[in-house]
Amino acid sequence: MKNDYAAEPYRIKAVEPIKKTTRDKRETLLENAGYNPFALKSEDVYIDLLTDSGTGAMSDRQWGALMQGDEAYAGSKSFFRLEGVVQHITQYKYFIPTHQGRGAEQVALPYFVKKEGMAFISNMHFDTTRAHVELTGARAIDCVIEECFDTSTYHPFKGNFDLKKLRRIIEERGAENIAGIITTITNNSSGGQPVSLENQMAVRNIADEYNIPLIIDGARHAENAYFIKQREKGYEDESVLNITRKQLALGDIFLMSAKKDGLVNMGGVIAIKDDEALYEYCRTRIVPLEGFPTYGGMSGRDMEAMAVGLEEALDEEYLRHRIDQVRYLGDRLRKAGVPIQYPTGGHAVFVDCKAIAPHIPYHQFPAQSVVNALYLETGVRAVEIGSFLLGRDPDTKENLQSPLEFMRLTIPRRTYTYKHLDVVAEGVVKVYQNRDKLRGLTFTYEPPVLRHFTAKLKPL
Ligand code: PLI
Repeated sequence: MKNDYAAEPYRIKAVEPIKKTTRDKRETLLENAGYNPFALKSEDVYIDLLTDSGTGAMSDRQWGALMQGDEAYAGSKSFFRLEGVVQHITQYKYFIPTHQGRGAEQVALPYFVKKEGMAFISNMHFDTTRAHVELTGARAIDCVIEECFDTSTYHPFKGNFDLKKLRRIIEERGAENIAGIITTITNNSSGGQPVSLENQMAVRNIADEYNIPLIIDGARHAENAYFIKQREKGYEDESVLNITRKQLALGDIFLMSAKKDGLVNMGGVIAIKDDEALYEYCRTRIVPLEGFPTYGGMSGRDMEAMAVGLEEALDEEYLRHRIDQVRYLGDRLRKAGVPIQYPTGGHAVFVDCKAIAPHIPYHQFPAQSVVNALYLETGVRAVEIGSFLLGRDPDTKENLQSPLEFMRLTIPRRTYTYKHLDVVAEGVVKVYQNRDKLRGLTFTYEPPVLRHFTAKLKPL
């Protein structure tokens, strides 16, 4: 393992103690949580890799900016400051803040659904995006390249659309039945995998050819841009900001959970390139759903912190360290023989649990079993991204089988050190070595939507 991982480009000004628990205690805690780590108290977690969403550390500049929050109900100064930053980055005309990414989804997505029987096509829908698509009555179709399902083979852009398949789906369903194409950057569900600019451009051309709106789900747009700079010919010398602008220039609307590459704990973005009718729709709908259009679910101080965070997330020293931390953890696991989605993506290491626990069928949730074993081993909380999360077919109500069964080790931004990642790696390796002992799970309670958040399970 070559030691070329970037050191932290910051020093630490505030610390938050975390505490270890014993294995016996964790056995009880996990049982009480219904074998679903979402139900654990965070104080019972040693290293929390559940998500990178809203869990990062803010900078001193962001904490300073909080004091400048203007909490006016209408026309807040903080809104205009944030609007300026969003316009600077996206080069779009219109901006509306939302409380988080799913707030943006619930406001904007219904606009595109003009009749019954429509579908959205994405490289991969994130689970809340899928849920909001289905709430509009439309269907969510994933269309990522086949290489993404071969976890062990290198491909620089495993988040890419399968362009042939995209065309085929549009032709088969009829372009008039496609509500929109959603480009998710990075592609969270396949491993935080980037989408090349070439692929994004080709998707835009197809959208134009069939007159279909293009929506960018840009929760991790800066990480995607960084990968393009690293891996795509012709962009080595471009700034990440420029690459981001090139990505966003391809969309009609940009929806963003700012809890990721906005470097804040809460916040979201609807940015609209120039479609006035779409803007008017969102501006009207935001009021009952989120709040008045100049705060849309955010406090003034949070808008100030986000204005700073959106720019810091494009800092290339920051991004290098961020991506290196993820790569470091991935390299440590690969070295010990643990199968992971390779190469590692932008925000997490995705452990291939189909390969680790082939004896557990998809409807007994192999990756959830690995997640639970890791918590018992070291007090590290990870999350399942597989058939447990995918849920049931909205028409047949059958359990859907995810093509990938992942345990996601999600690295919060600017929060943990390489030493923490060593602890995580050692825990995962122990679970891997004892993989024959892993057992499947069954429901004791299953909620009707987004079941993985609140379901209760028991081991078989
Ligand atoms: O959690 P929200 O509502 O701020 O954002 C929803 C959302 C939309 N798109 C993508 C690609 C996401 O990854 C996403 C949220 N992700 C979460 C919570 C995660 O743990 O990955």
